Amino acid sequence: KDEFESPDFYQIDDLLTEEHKLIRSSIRDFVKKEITPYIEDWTEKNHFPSEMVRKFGEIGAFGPTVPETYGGGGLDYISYGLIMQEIERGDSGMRSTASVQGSLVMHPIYAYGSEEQKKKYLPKLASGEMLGCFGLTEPNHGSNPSGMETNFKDMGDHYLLNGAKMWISNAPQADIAVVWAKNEEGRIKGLIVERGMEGFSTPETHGKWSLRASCTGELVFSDVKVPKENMLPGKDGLGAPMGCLDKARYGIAWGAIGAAMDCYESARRYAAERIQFGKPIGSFQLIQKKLSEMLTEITKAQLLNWKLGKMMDEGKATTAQISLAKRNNVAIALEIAREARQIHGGMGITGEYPMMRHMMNLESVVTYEGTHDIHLLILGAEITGIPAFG
Ligand code: TGC
Ligand code: FAD
Repeated sequence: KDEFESPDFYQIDDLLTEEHKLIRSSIRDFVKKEITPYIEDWTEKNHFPSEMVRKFGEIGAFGPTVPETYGGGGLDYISYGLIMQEIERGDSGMRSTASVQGSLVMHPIYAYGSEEQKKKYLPKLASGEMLGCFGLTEPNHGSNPSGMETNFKDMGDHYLLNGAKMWISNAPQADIAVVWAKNEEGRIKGLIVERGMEGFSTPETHGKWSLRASCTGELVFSDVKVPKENMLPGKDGLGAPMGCLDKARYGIAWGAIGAAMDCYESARRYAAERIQFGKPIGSFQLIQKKLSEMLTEITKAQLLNWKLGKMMDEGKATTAQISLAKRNNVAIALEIAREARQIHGGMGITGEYPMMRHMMNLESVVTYEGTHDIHLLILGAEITGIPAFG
């Protein structure tokens, strides 16, 4: 029996198959052994544990929905969600490493790549022999990626790539980068850029107070010669990177409630143990209110995720539905981290408990993959038919 039980107030486990529960349990055991004992130290030291890349490959955390023929897990979207939930219960930065590799690097190669590209990269990415990153955001273009300046020219036998990407998860350690750039007609295309190509560098971003166990950097392209066979032939336009973001945002909707569950569980235990005014603090109404609201929000988010997962499996989930889940679940996770921190009083600010780390991490999660407000606007456009972005 698992030592940690995720809250299951609405018997949502009844909606899971035996395989789902087995997958959740094995990832939970992995997190307990390989992440939880070390994560506060990695965070404090701002250390990316590169050995985790191989380990994630071994447990099938990379590309779980990619077919087995290419090294993926061939699993459904509920399994993928449960894997993200359990890893992020350990740490959002660790989940970032896994979701970038699976949804933002393996997915575009699988969905838009040539057969040669799939065979060359997917098995190595799935096993963790290779680490990838995804370059969309630029110094001058975050929420509005369609304005990107990174560009390439057709030189006959190769493309010449110039520009820069910023805030790229995994970049300093990545072997390959899936890079979105404009051609001479201004059309967005995906290129696979490999470490070692002349003129390509990946300087690390320092000074982050969030996702400190995940490495972040820039991608700088100065006249990089990219072989023509490295272009993703299957799709172009902004819809190509945005299609990858749909998968990653879905994983984040599950991941965020993993972080929320960890905070809730810590607060529930602390409220039972901590005595003030001669009673456990859990006997006071204000503490019960906080715990009740946390459980309510986690339960609503679990139901949202399960239904969204089913729609993902059927290929029916829309971008706006995914936005609603990503936006809601990250926001409630952040609120739960803050409330759980309060329940721990002064102890809550130390690394002995996980809330401050989750809270700091979630400040990135609420910003990347579309900010909280951008997802609100995606929903607003869906409701009214009138985009309010620009
Ligand atoms: P808009 O006019 O709405 O759309 C332009 C074209 O793109 C298509 N499209 C999509 N296609 C598929 N899936 C989606 N989700 C799509 N969203 C848009 C759309 O149909 C249209 O296609 P076409 O063929 O008609 O041209 O675009 P806009 O310029 O008004 O901008 C709006 C938009 C969508 C870009 C904005 O709403 C947005 O989402 N901004 C956020 C950018 C973002 O999320 N960046 C994330 C970077 S990656 C990252 O953060 C990784 S963190 C990873 C980690 O560590 O876990
Ligand atoms: P901006 O777009 O400048 O937004 C600033 C503020 O303005 C926000 O509050 C935003 O909501 C608001 N705003 C913007 N436009 C509007 C509007 N039309 N109406 C109302 N408000 C608006 N990107 C990648 O490509 N790959 C990665 O792997 C990656 N990893 C990341 C890792 C970390 C740790 C972080 C912090 C970011 C990462 N990103 C990555 C970038 C991330 O996607 C962007 O930070 C995000 O999309 C927001 O862009 P920005 O930071 O430029 O903010």
